[in-house]
Amino acid sequence: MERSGCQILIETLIEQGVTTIFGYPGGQVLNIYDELYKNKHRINHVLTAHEQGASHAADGYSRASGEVGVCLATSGPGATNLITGLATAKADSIPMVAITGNVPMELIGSDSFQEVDTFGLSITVTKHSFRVNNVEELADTVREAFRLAKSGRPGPVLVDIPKNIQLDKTEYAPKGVVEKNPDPKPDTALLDQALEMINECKRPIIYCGGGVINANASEIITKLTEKTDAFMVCSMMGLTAMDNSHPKYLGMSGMHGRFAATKAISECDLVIAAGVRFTDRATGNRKKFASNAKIIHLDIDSAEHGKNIDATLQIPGDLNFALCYIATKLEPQKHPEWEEAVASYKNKTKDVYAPNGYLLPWQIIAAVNQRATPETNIATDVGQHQMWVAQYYNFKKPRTFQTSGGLGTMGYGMGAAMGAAMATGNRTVLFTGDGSFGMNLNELATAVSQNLPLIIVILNNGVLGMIRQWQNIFFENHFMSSDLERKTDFVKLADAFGATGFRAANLAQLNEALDKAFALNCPVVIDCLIPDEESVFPMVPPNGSMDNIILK
Ligand SMILES: Cc1ncc(C[n+]2csc(CCOP(=O)(O)OP(=O)(O)O)c2C)c(N)n1
Ligand SMILES: [Mg+2]
Repeated sequence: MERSGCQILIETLIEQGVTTIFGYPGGQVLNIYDELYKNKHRINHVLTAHEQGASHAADGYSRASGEVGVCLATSGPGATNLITGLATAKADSIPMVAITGNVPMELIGSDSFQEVDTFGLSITVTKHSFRVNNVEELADTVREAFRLAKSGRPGPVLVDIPKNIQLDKTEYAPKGVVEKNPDPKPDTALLDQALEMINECKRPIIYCGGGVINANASEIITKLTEKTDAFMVCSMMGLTAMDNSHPKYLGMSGMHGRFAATKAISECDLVIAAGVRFTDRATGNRKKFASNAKIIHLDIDSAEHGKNIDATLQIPGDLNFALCYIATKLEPQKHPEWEEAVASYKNKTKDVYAPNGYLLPWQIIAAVNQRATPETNIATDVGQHQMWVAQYYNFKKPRTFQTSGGLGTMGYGMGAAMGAAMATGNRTVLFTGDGSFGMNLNELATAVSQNLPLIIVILNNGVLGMIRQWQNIFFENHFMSSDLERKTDFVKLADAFGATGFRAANLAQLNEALDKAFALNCPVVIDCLIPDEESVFPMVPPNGSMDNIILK
């Protein structure tokens, strides 16, 4: 039977296993929305407050579930509003498919209403972009978008569909869910070399990134850590790879990493790096990164090899295969001297974060942590609050942390938290800053309309804290445009949006608010007042190394 492009699009999405999409209507997607209307019971469309929110929601949905997140927007401003979300997902290798409508092909290039070159705009911030040129290729293009999004190193893919293609008709034959391409197997000769290096080392570190989460390789990397008697250090993207209370877990290293993690990298003699790209925020001065160590770099994307760090041994290919191979063949190691050395690094910073009478960031994170379950999703925006969460939150399970690592997108949090809550049905806590929340608080409306079990904890310092911190340390306290000087009342704001709001200026108020919030199953905003002069430490200044670390 002949079907229109719109019908084929919806059928193909359903065929690919999509149950939820996030989007916003407009002139060039109205026919698609009409099909969504007719298929309401087969596919759930979540109307966000802004297309950027839809893109971050698809991203958060994907991070929490491992599925491909899907968003939909109209041409022109709808499409441009998706760009930040696509760039955010690209930077963190998140599989997503974004669908945009465009003006009819006969109008393309005529400066018509709401016409932008979506393909051209998106191509550098996606893994790939398609413009569909005829209805016959529509279904296979959408399938190809899903295949690309999830194959190899995952990423976002955009499909731009001009309006005439949406209306044109052709035959549609359903197909099954497209499988991702099989991951290339790593060369076992290289893995044998890795085994040799592990057997020879005395002070091993496993350095774990987002690639481990994407490969669902948490269990095997935990096993390898134990067998190697290594310590595990993570990039921010890898923080949920291992139960954070594991004795071998040291947490995040780098610019705002934990002291013991950064110190251990600088003192180790072997780094087994898995699914990391050695970004500057993680390595500091690349010439001094792990300067006493050999590095084994495992990654699905061979473009990462030698991009930022010249590893001693570069092993492209399937991470799971590589980790299993090494973990199976390796005889269990013991490194008591290394154990002792790392224990002394841990002790060094024990008293750095002593309470001083205010409500302090770490107390807020600990109070949430106490009430959360291992399944609770934790999302953040970007700034000091994000670093504090990365430093202090005790993650238990992979995929429970949604944060913008590579792009550092303020305004990411609300969308991501909504997506994670919808994907899992689990309680989700968003830690945000007063600046970041100002960029995406419109999505509180969506959280209310969907009645999501979402607790929004604002670490309200009255400032763009991370900017202020840099101005304090590097710009002689020239606090230019970092003091927000706003009078926003977040409790009233929550009320205005139909959510519940609490304010906490001390620990007793915080505990009371959190108890109430965790007893509710709807959006709650908790405005936590913290001092503006709190800084994130440790800090390795940009391009610095362990020699330059600032502890307080
Ligand atoms: C979209 C965007 N614009 C600007 C920045 C630069 N930036 C990074 S952190 C930050 C301040 C964040 O302030 P807030 O959300 O209040 O968090 P805090 O640091 O105070 O915890 C800014 C402006 C950014 N990361 N993203
Ligand atoms: Mg702030």
